[in-house]
Amino acid sequence: MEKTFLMIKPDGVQRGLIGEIISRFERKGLQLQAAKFMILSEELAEKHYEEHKGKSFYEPLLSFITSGPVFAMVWSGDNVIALTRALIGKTDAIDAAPGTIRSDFAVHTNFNLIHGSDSIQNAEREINLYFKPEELVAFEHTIQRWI
Ligand code: IDP
Ligand code: MG
Repeated sequence: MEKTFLMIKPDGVQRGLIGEIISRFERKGLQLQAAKFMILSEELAEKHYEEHKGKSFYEPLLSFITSGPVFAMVWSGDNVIALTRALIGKTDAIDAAPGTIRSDFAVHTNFNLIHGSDSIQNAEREINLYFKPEELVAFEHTIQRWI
C-alpha cells in the first residue's frame, strides 16, 4: 500500500489541533504507521525543505518549522498521497477548498498547519529522513476491507 509523510507544523501543535487533524485521516479510513513528537534540528529542517532553498520564504520557513514541536507521521492507504493532499487543501488558505484543513483553520500561507508529501519519491525521501524502517509499525488494520 502507498505511504506518505505528514507533519503537523508548530502552529498546528500550538493551536491544539493535533487531535482534530489526525481524526480526519482516521475517519477517512487511512492507516497510521508511525508517529513522533519532536523538535526539528536546523539540519533536518534544511534537508526536508531543500527543494525550496533560495526562495524568498525559505529562511522564514526554516525558522518557523524549527520554532517548536511538530507531530511527524507516516500514513498508508490506496492513493494516500493524493487523498491526504486533498484533505489538507491548497498551500494558500485563500485557495484551499472549504472543508479542507487549511481552509477550515489557516489564514496565512506561512502558518498553514500541516505538511504532506506530494509524490511517491518525496514521500519515500521524507519518511526516511524522519523514521528508521523499524519504526514503522506493521499491523492488520481490520477495517480496511470495508473501505
Ligand atoms: P505545500 O506545503 O502545500 O506542499 P510548498 O510549495 O511545498 O507547499 O511550500 C512548502 C511550505 O513553504 C508551505 O507549506 C508554506 O509553509 C511555505 N510557503 C510556500 N509558499 C509560501 C509563500 O509564498 N509565502 C510564505 N510561505 C510559503
Ligand atoms: Mg510541498
